[in-house]
Amino acid sequence: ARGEIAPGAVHVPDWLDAREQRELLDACRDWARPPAGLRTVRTPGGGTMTARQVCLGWHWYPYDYARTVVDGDGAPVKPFPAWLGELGRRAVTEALGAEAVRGAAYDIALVNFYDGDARMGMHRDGDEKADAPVVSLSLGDTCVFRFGNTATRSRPWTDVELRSGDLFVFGGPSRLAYHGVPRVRAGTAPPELGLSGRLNVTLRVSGLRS
Ligand code: MD5
Ligand code: FE
Repeated sequence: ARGEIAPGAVHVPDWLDAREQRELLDACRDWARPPAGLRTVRTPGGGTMTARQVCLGWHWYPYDYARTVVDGDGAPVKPFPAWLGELGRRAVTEALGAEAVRGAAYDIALVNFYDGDARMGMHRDGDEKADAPVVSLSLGDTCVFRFGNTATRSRPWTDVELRSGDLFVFGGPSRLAYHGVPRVRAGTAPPELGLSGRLNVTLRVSGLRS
C-alpha cells in the first residue's frame, strides 16, 4: 500500500522482501569495514552525530562532498555499485512513476547505522547539486520518521513509522523538506534478519562532476 504523505513524498511499506533485506544488510556489513568504513560524523560545531555512517561514491562531510574520507581515515571512498543505482531507479519508478526517474543516475549512498539511543535532528538535505528524488530504504528496528515542511524545522510535521523493508522516496516539492528521526524502537527488528539496531540506506544523485 503506497502512501503519499505529501506531494512527492511516498512511503511504500514492505517494499523489500526478506531475501532482499538480507542481501542489502550483507552489503552494508561489507561497506562498514575499513578502509573508508563506518565512522562517527563530526559536525563543524564540534558535535558528533549519534547515527554512524558509511558513504559510497562520494564522502559526505558536513556540509559538502569529497572523494576521500575527510573526517576519518583519509581513504578513498568505496565505489557506488551499479546494482544499487538500478535499485534506486526502480524504487523511484514504482513510487513516483517513470517521469520522475528520467535522467537520474544515482551515484551516492549514505548508510546510517542507528543503535537504540541514536537520533537524527530535523534537517534538510541540500548538498547535492541535482534535484533527483532521494531514495530511503530501512532495515532492522522500526523508527519514528518525522516528515516536516520546507519552511521551518518545527511544526507542522507528520510522524510515520518506518519498518524493516520499507521504501520512502522524497521527490518534487518534498525533496528539500525538513525531516528527522526522533526515535528508534529498540528490539523491533525482524528476528530472522539478525540485526540489532536500525540501518537506513539513502540513494542520491550528486550532480557533481566525476
Ligand atoms: C534516515 N536519513 O532514516 C534518513 C532517511 C539523511 C537522512 O535523513 O540525511 O541521511 S532519508 C530522509 C530524507 C532524505 C531527503 C529528503 C527528505 C528526507 N525529505 O525531503 O523529507 O536515516
Ligand atoms: Fe536527511
